[in-house]
Amino acid sequence: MSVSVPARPFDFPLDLERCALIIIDMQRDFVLPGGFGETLGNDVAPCHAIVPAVANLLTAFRATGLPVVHTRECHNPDLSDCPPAKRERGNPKLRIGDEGPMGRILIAGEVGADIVPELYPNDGEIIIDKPGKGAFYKTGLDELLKQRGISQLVFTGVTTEVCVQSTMREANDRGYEGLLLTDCTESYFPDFKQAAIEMIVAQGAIVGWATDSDTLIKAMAGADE
Ligand code: TIU
Repeated sequence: MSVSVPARPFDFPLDLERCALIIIDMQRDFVLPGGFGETLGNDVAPCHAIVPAVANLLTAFRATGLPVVHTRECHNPDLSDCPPAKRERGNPKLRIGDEGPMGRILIAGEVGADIVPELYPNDGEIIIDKPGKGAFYKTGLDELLKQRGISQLVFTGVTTEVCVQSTMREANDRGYEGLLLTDCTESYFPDFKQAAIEMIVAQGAIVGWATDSDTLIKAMAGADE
C-alpha cells in the first residue's frame, strides 16, 4: 500500500511494503560526553537531544513490523579497517582506538561505540557495523535490503552532513528513494544541518526528500484507517 507523505520538495510516495527505517550511528561516541564527537571538539548535547524523537519514531515503525536498520561507525580492535588518513586526521584529544572514559574510541564492542540504550536494537533488527561514513561502504547492507524487497529508506541519526548525507547519497546511487526526517537528525553545526537538507532536496529531490517525524507518523496512521 502506498501513502503520500507531505515533504520537500514534493510529496514522498511511501510504499508501506517496501520501506525501512535506518538509524545512523546513534552511538554514545557521537552523542555523549567523553566520546569521539566530543574529542573532535564538538558540543554533543544537540545530537543527544534528538533521542526522544527517534525513539518515538522507532516505536511507530516497530508497531508496523517494517524493517529497522541500526548502524554503528566503528573499527576492528586492531584498526585493520581504519585507514591512517582517518585516524591521523585533525588534532583531537583522543584518536580512534585510544582509551577513553567509555572504552576505546570508536572500537567495535566498546561501550562508547554501542548504541544508546533508549534506541537499542531489538532481536531481529538489522545492525550494520561500518568502517566509513556511508553505510553501504564495505558492508552487506545493499544485499540485506534487496533480500527484503526494500526500495525506500527513512533516514534518521547523526550527523546530518557527514554519515547521514553520505549514506543517503550512496543509497540514491543504488536506486533507493530516501526520506530524511529533519527532527530526527542533528549535526554539531546547525548551519551544516540546514545546508545538508537544502542540498538533498534541491533540484527536484536530487538526493532525496525531507519531512518531520510527526508528518510521517500521521501519514502512516492514515494508511491504517
Ligand atoms: N564528525 C562527524 O560529524 N561525524 C562523524 O564522524 N561520523 C558520523 O557522522 N556518524
